[in-house]
Amino acid sequence: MKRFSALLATCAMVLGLTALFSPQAVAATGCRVDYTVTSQWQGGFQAGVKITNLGDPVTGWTLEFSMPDAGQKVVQGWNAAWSQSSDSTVTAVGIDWNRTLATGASTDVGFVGSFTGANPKPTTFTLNGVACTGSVDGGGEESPPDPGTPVSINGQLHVCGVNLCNQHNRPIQLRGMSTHGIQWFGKCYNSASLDALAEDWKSDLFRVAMYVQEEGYETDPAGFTSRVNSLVDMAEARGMYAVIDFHTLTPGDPNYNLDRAKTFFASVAARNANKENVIYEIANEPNGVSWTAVKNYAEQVIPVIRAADPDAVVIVGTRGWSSLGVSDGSDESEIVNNPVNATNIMYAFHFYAASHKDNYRTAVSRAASQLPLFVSEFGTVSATGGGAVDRSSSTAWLDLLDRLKISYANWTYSDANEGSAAFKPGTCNGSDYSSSGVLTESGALIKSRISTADDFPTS
Ligand code: IDC
Repeated sequence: MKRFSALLATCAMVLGLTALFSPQAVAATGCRVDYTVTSQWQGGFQAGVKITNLGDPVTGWTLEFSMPDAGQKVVQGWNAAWSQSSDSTVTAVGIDWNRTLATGASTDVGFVGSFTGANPKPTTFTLNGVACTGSVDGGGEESPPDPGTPVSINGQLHVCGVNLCNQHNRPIQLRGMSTHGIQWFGKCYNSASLDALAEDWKSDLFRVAMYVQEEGYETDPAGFTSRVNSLVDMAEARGMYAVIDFHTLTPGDPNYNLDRAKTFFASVAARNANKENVIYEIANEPNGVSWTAVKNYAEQVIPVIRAADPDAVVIVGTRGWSSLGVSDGSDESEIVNNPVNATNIMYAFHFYAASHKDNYRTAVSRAASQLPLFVSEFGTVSATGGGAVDRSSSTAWLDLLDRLKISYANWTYSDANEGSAAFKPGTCNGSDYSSSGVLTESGALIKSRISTADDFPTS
């Protein structure tokens, strides 16, 4: 009897030890946080925080982080119960509908904050006490992008002959969307809309149109520079390329903004040099100016970018609102005969389908065998940005670009009250960017083209 209970005791001990060391007994933990300043103004800002649970499912969560600057305060938050202690510690607790997070599930929360001095981003976060060591937007260490995104497959791009090539030196076409002016439509660019762009639209790229005039960059260089950088980060976090568009328009001579361009590009190129997802577009649409003047501008701005970020692709605007000169009665031969003295560059071609038709398509077909082209902006409507969608011209254009493997970005991923906008007016006041009900005719047409599978070469 005694021996029997001793045996039982030994068994119990073995079982106990097994339970203690069994991997199932230890809950898997881990998380990732993407913190984005979605807009910023004098003394205030709005931040979007995307929380992804990388561990076992949780049925309640607490996010904690420290504000890096003593003057930063949470004013009002959403999608969580927010609080800030007397020091800098901020806490957000999951609420009814998002307190359960399955493995791999995400939730978007956010807040409006105030600040007095600088407004640096917090860099370390915990979820239920566990450090979130996934990629932290704006933090020191970058984690690799998700497998299978446009950026993870294609990596650092470069120009090869007349094509855009990926890291395997194979030609690719990127298809995506342009913002409207970020000075006017900033509210349209947030975690939810960028998630929809990456996941539902399956967009490869996101063009950030930073106007220089019209209440843009010239009014607040530091603010616009940081806004552009955070949009680059949001694209990167979702595996999309970002085109940084120095959106000159009026006046049409880019040399008017030469000093601003040098300052801006020195800053964004240094800050984003180590990223693989950045493409620089140095002048949106030169107009009323000769090709020689545009070329001179390019040859002063490109070295500034190269000094900080030597390997990024640069897009150069062309004469006549980036029409390769066609809208000014010229054509691509002025560029072919007198190209910009730089390597790894492409030339912009822009069109609006209801205004620019066969003669422009002929010019593009001809130019495409001689110049690397990038359609960094186009609309399905007239050149005013409004009017009706020209479905047949838009389709002819997109078929041509697909055939020539020319990358494109559509004007605009916004809810502007004009035919070129992809979303109905008011969409950006809500959080639904995915359902078909929020799309305009242009948005539905373009989404159906962009969201088809890519065929990026993987070797
Ligand atoms: C348009 C916008 C419109 C805005 C106008 C002036 O759609 O809401 O009022 O700019 O800023 C371009 C330009 C692009 C234009 C667009 C449509 O690059 O800034 O946007 N367009 O007119 N080139 C050809 C057309």
